[in-house]
Amino acid sequence: MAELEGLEFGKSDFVLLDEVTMEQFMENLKLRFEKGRIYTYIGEVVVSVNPYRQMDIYGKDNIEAYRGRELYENPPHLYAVSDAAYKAMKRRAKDTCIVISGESGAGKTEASKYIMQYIAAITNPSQRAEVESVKNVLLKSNCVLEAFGNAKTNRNDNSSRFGKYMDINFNFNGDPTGGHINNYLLEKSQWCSDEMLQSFHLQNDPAVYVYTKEGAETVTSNNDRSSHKAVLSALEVIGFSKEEITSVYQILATILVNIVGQEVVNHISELTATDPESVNKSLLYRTVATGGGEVIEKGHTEQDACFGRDAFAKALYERLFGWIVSRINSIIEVKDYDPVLHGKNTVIGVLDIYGFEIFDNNSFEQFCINYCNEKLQQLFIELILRQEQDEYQREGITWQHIEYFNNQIIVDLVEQAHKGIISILDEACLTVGKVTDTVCLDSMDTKLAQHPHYTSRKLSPTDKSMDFQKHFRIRHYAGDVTYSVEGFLDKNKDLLFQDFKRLMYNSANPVLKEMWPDGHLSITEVTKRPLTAATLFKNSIVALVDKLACKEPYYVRCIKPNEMKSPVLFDDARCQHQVAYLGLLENVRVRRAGFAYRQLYARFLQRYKMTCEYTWPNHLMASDREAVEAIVIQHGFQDDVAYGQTKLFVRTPRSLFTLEQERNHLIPILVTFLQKVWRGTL
Ligand code: AD9
Ligand code: MG
Repeated sequence: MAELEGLEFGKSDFVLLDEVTMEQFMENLKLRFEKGRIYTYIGEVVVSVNPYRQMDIYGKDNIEAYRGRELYENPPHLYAVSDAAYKAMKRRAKDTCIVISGESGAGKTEASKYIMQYIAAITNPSQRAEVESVKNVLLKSNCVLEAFGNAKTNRNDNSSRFGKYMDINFNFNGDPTGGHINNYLLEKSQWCSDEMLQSFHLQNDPAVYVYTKEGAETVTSNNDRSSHKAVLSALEVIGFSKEEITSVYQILATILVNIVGQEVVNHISELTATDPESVNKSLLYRTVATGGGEVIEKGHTEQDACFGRDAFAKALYERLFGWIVSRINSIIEVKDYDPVLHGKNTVIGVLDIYGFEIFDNNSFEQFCINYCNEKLQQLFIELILRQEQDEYQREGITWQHIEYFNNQIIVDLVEQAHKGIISILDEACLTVGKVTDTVCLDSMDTKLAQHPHYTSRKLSPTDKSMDFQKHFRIRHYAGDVTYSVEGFLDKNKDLLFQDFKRLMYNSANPVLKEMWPDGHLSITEVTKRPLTAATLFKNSIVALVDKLACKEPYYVRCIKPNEMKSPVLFDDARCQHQVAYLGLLENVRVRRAGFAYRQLYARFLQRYKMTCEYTWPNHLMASDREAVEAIVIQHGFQDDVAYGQTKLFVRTPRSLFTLEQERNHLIPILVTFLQKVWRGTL
């Protein structure tokens, strides 16, 4: 529970609401936003509203104020949870993670940067050079990933088009020793557009490759020039070689040339160090194996050629991004760590991942993103409940059952073997012959007709908000989402002709070759059933959840106040939606179902001893626990508490309120008193 700042700023913890209703929640959120209080707790969860303006709350003084302190000792802040995660890691040798979620533009990436900066600021007090260099590389990796993985969209000028999970490793001193990055679902289709040109600071100009080759001078503005320089210098600091950096820019240029669609065979061949004849062939023909095992070359139709070219550009980009991530990983991975010598290697993970998405038109990407959010929500509830349960057991307090919505049924709807939507999609993708999106929808309708969280126009014929043969709807924990099945199969198949892979594998540029290890396969060897995009995504999310599940979690829930990027506008309807999608009311309920507040006896005493005659200035009782009992009894809330082994548990927040008010009232009196004692004027 956070320090009470005075009620004019609203309640600093949503568990303090009189009643857990949407109205009260929203009223408090809005009041705090308007008063410039962008952070509010739900227990240990930080709810953050994007201020869309520079806040003076991230400076050195602020870092010092939060360093080593408990959550409730300061106003709510990202620094407080960062510190809690860090303390748990350092004092209790726990692996922890900070999960940041929210919709596009809600402030996730900014939050993750502040968290990293805080951790960097409080570690390595002795300024050891090797630790400083690790920290520097970790921070710089952000800059590089943003340069290649972010784009301007209509929702966010600097939108991350990928989910990112970063582990930071620490030694027994609590200093960073390295890290590891995982990236999820890069949105390459939205990427390959004019926005990309801007983001890479390259011009939409056929001569682009010449410039990029000669030191990447094709910048369009001073701003671009300086950010381009920053990316180059970050790549160098991280440890990319000159050749690697050149290759990166050559590949970018290739992608652009492709997209622009010029007469460019020679340019491509030069940029990719392949021979022009092969480039030409890959663009116009594909190699296919006939039923009889014969290998023939088949000319593309114009449509096929365009499809192939676009798929190639996207794949180039995806592999480039993947290669950059793995290259960074190989540089930042912890090497030569000896647990005997260095103690337990502990980890803080930071997850910056897209939140629940509902648009006017929801497609395959939203389906994947929303599935990911179902999984994370499931983990969230599970971990919060488990955390509570564990603590009650440790402290010897009777566990009370908490009612909550278990979204396993929705998770199963998507991922269950054979019966789940992903399985049905995969089956359709692997079926030989012409299977269309509509056929696939039919198959889902047949298999999922009875599922309480699935419907479509065919299954609900009177529901005109869906079209026949086009829409299906999932009742997610956060609300109903109608998906358009158009394009699902193509996006799931994610086809790239083997000819392009082979072309790249045969490149004389070692960096490029390294990105296409599967290019050596001949057409008859190519696996018949490659994993589909949905299955690959599912596997990566399952692995992510496993990773998070064994860590102590901390949460940051980001909310975007309006669509105009305005610092003064609080769009009630939009905010309320997000509060619902993030399951925040449920969160408050779970938190309040048991004990809203708990604190170590000694800490509790330290904070409130002034409010009781038996404990001020020091108590004479046999234990701190008894002294705490005296305070509780004096304030009359003995029916509202339970005494654990080391901690006091308080059921309703109101009891704390009384104490905090008393304390706030007493502090100025005490200060005056002490000043008088000190001056000898008493
Ligand atoms: V996306 O899913 O990657 O499209 P994010 O990551 O949630 O999205 P981001 O962190 O990029 O959003 O924030 C969007 C913009 O809001 C930033 O570029 C800032 O201009 C602004 N922002 C966000 N958080 C803060 C903050 N704490 N202080 C000031 C902020 N500005
Ligand atoms: Mg982002």
